[in-house]
Amino acid sequence: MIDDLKQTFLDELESIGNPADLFQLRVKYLGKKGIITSQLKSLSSLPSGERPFFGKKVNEAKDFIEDQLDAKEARLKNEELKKQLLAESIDITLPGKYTPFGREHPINKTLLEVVDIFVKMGFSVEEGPEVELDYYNFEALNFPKDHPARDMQDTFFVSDDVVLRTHTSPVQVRGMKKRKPPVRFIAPGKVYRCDADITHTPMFHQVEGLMVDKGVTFSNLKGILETFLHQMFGPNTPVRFRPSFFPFTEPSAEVDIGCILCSGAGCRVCKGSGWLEILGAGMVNPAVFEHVGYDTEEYSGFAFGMGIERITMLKYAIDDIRLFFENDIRFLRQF
Ligand code: 2U9
Repeated sequence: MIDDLKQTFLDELESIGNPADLFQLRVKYLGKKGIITSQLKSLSSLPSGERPFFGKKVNEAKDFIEDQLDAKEARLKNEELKKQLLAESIDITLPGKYTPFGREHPINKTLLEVVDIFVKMGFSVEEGPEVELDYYNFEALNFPKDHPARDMQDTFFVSDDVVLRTHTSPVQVRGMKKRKPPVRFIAPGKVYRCDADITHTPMFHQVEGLMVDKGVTFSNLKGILETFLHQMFGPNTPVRFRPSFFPFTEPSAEVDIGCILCSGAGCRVCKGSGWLEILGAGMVNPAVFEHVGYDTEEYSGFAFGMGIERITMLKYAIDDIRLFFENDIRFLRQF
């Protein structure tokens, strides 16, 4: 009879496929009012001679049923876990989602290189507004009222006396007004000119520099610029100074280096001359010192300026300036 009970239990157990039904089966057999429990309770009503044998049988059946239930519970839990893992599994062989990374812009790279070289030579860095008074952009720099650089063609006018700065020189004028000599600083930044072709954009970057003290000479200017150019383009780069003209410097010069692409032999980039124009420079015009209140008898100074786009184009043999402003990552990745 107990053996029949075990078989019935096993048949029922077989048909169960989830933990909730399994729990109900456990209650049915082993619960307070369960089949096995009531069998055990009924022992007291048996004649004392039969109790040990029957009691042993029921207890065996109880152990058997418990073991079977526990084993099935473990199996069901295991199957459940397998199903869950399968549902949550990911294909680690799939290619990852591509996140494009930006790159340091070649203009910024050159700008920082230039700044770094001058900082190492003791220059500090000065910044100023890009929307500037006509006074600081032109007047204080000794541009005559009818100078062509003030023309509508070159200058973005905000109003009659406010412009987008056409160079970073106004930063140096403001810098000089703020302090007394000696001064030695550079002014890197964006400048604006109404111009657009394959070598000009309406916005470009300049670094200008200025040094004022007692006894500053053109030799000091040559020494500083030669050192800069040798750091920037290599120690054996030839450097030459040619006379030039700027309203804010006197005397003025244009500074060339031996062509870095053909080593002076003459090529498309240097237009056969073997030289590349890199900088403008000169001794600060005393008329500028008058505007900032520096004693022209006591002090002298030099100034220089360069276009960062031009230097970057020459350095990497880039023939169209507009490539810098398209933000094509395939272009930017090459530097
Ligand atoms: C003050 C006085 C003088 C800065 C100078 C140049 C010569 C020059 C050009 C280079 C290429 C501009 O970007 S570019 O087109 N610059 O040739 N700049 S001297 O002279 C100054 C600056 C500030 C108060």
